[in-house]
Amino acid sequence: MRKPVVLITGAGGEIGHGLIDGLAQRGDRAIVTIDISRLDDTIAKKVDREVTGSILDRALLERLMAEYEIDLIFHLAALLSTRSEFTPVAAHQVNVEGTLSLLEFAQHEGESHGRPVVFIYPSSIAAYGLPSLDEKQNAGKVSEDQYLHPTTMYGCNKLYCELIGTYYARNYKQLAAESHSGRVDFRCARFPGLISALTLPAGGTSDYAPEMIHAAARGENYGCFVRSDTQIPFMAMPDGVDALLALASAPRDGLQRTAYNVGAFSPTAEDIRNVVVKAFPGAEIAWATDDKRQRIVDSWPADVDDNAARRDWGFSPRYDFHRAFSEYLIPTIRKRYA
Ligand code: AKB
Repeated sequence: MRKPVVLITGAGGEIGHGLIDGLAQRGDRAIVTIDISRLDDTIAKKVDREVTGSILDRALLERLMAEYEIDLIFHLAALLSTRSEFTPVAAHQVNVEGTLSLLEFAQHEGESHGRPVVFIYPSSIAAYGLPSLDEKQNAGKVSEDQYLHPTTMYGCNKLYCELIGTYYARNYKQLAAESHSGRVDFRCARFPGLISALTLPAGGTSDYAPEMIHAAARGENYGCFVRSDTQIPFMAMPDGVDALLALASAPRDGLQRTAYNVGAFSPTAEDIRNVVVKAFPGAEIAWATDDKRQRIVDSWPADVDDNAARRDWGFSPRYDFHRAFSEYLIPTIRKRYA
């Protein structure tokens, strides 16, 4: 029997690094990746087949479909929020049309192999849009169905893809109930800002947190592009990767939603600066607010309610604010730049 295959799109990005490690350690599936750039050597050696190309290339997807029996997809490829504001049409193409192509691909894979393809989609707090700072302060932990009025192209793309993913999943559930062959088993984790010690973020608006830490560790000055009182939820990358793996292997019957909030800690930019300056005493971090990026983070919730994820698939982050810095970020980043 052929070994089942997992496909990871956008595999060279921040989440892809940790995810490839996690999947390679499990070793239960051959790993096939697609990214527009070559993977770096540390992860390339852990994958069975590396494809360099675009998820918008239909012929490429068709070739993969003919070659492999893919039963799990992590669709990570996306342009992040700040970058998407500069190139909204390109963002729509990659974030929406790319996702639609992948959902169709998953549906055809499911049909041809007679079993559902689990489709894991990382959404974002950018799917929210709180109307004012007052409302943000009073909202408390925001649940999945509140304030879904995104203000950015990326946020609109993420929310819409959650909805079309749910549309494909509905088809799957109906067909499964009628005992036809399964199709797309869409599952989505709505992420806060992710902070990785291993890779640098590119084009996000939550990037001020990782940029602050990496700049301090490199001994460079940093101008933080948001106000000191800015507050959004964050998560250490190992918890982000574990969340995707846990969601992928959760029994279908326990999942009462298709999109789940996940969060870990919710510091202000000042809290992050304080902990970074304590760890790197020479660090020079100034406040240099960029109005456009500030408006984006002001529209994102200060914290999220992730009780549904905890209840339905046992989400439980290992790193709170203190542990994330003292046991993961500071030691790993120190080593990286030593
Ligand atoms: C971004 O800032 O665009 C991302 C996100 C919060 O989804 N990190």
